[in-house]
Amino acid sequence: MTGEKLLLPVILMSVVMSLLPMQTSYGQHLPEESCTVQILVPGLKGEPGEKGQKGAPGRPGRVGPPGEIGPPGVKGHKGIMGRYGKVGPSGMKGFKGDPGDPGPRGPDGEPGVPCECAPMRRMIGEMDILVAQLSSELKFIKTALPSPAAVAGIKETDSKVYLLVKEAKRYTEAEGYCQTRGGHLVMPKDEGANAAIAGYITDAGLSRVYIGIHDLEREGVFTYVDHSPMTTFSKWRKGEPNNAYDDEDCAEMVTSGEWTDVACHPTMYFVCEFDKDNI
Ligand SMILES: [Ca+2]
Ligand SMILES: [Ca+2]
Repeated sequence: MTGEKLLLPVILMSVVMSLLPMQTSYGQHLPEESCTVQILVPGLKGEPGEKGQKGAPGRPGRVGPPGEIGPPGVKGHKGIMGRYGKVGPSGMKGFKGDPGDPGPRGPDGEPGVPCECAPMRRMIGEMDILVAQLSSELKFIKTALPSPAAVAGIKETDSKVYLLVKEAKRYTEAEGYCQTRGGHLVMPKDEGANAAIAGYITDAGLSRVYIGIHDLEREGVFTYVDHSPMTTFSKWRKGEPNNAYDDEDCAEMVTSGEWTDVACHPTMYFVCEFDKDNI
């Protein structure tokens, strides 16, 4: 079979070679020759050749399929410590610490501006007086005042403090009440004071009050409750004092400011007076 495959190309080559001269001499007048065909017959099979040398290694084969998982190996040694991790978030605020030691003393300040001391001293002196007055009045209020419901009013002039007491008492009880607080029943000793007291009574809504005048020690001879005599001033209503029923040894003031001698045992509202010098 191998010999037949080699034979056919050899025959074709011979035919081609015999035709080539005609093609290359195209256009020239050459004597025509008849086309010859040589038939080659294969020879006898030769003796086997000597064994050739070993060829070059072939190309690597294709990658085979993955193998099965092998049995577990022996546990290895512990590795070295890894790198430090990233910084974590901030923690909660801690407790307040103890105060530190005081710092060093600072430098001296610049000198101040000289003040006008005389007016300042005068002002301070006036304030001292005012504070003293307020202190004494506060002391009076704390010690002299009855329960608030019994106070119909507190009035004051330059020298007196008047306490209108809306708590009905007999004459001697009313005077005792005023004395306990450092004063007396009110003793009007001039027209101005009398008119002021009458105004206080009217303003407080009282119609009549005991005043510190009586003739308890000697009938018909009226004196102030502090035993001072009535010399230059009196404000008796017309027809008074009349010692009615032979039983009127005390005195009251009505809203007009006029006086009337009355009995001492009925209970009535009253007015105390206090000297500011004694407060
Ligand atoms: Ca009398
Ligand atoms: Ca009378």
